[in-house]
Amino acid sequence: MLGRLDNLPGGGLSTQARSCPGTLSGGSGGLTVWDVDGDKGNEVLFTSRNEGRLVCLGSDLELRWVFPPMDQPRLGAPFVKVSLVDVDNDGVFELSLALGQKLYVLRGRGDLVWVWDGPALGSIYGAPQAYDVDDDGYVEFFLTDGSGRLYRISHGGETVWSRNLGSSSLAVAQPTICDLDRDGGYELVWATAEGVCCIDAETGADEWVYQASDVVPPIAVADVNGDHEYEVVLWKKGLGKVVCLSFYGAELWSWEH
Ligand SMILES: [Ca+2]
Ligand SMILES: [Ca+2]
Ligand SMILES: [Ca+2]
Ligand SMILES: [Ca+2]
Repeated sequence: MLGRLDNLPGGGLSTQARSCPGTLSGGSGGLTVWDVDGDKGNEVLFTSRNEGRLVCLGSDLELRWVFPPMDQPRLGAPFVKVSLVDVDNDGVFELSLALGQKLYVLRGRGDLVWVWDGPALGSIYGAPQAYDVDDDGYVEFFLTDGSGRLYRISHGGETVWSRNLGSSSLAVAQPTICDLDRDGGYELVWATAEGVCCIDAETGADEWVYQASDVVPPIAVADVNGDHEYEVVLWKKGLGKVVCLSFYGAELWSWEH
């Protein structure tokens, strides 16, 4: 079998990647090392900036494959962010990479599974996140484009919904994906310069908005006060102010110096 999930080494794998059938980040830069083709040897994946292609080298330093193949046009944007995601729930990682306004899913031997080609208005910001938020065994992709729009994309590459992140600044933050209120359904939470937004991951509908000025993304989600509920912590630029919100968006405390 190709690079099975149950063969993951213990080191270097976050708890989140173990517990969620989601993204194992391949690094947000252009370099990924993983046994993508299941031959027991790691491959090295990187972007050829001049060529605009993803290159896969074997551990023997032999060229395994190039995406797109050399007889096809190169990709426009120079930087790719490769993530290892089991898109079809067969126990084998596929590769996902955001490039310009497109999201590609490849198999470990470099063949294209699908490409999501829009309608992103700006280049995809950061690495797309993949989680099974509706518990059907298949991941959903969440990605943000440079125009401040958030997209939910199915494991088959279809747009499920999209909406504005609501930021007038260019500091677009990627949402945190979690079951914030522990009701069994996932939420997406993120900060903009104007506050913090929480939406339903299933529908994209607003759950709550906390309005505040000068918020610096990203936020942190954790059980800060030990009450077994999540809190959302944000900070503001300038005064060094930290604010803690409840899981339903009410201000619990703030601190500044
Ligand atoms: Ca290999
Ligand atoms: Ca798979
Ligand atoms: Ca799902
Ligand atoms: Ca929830």
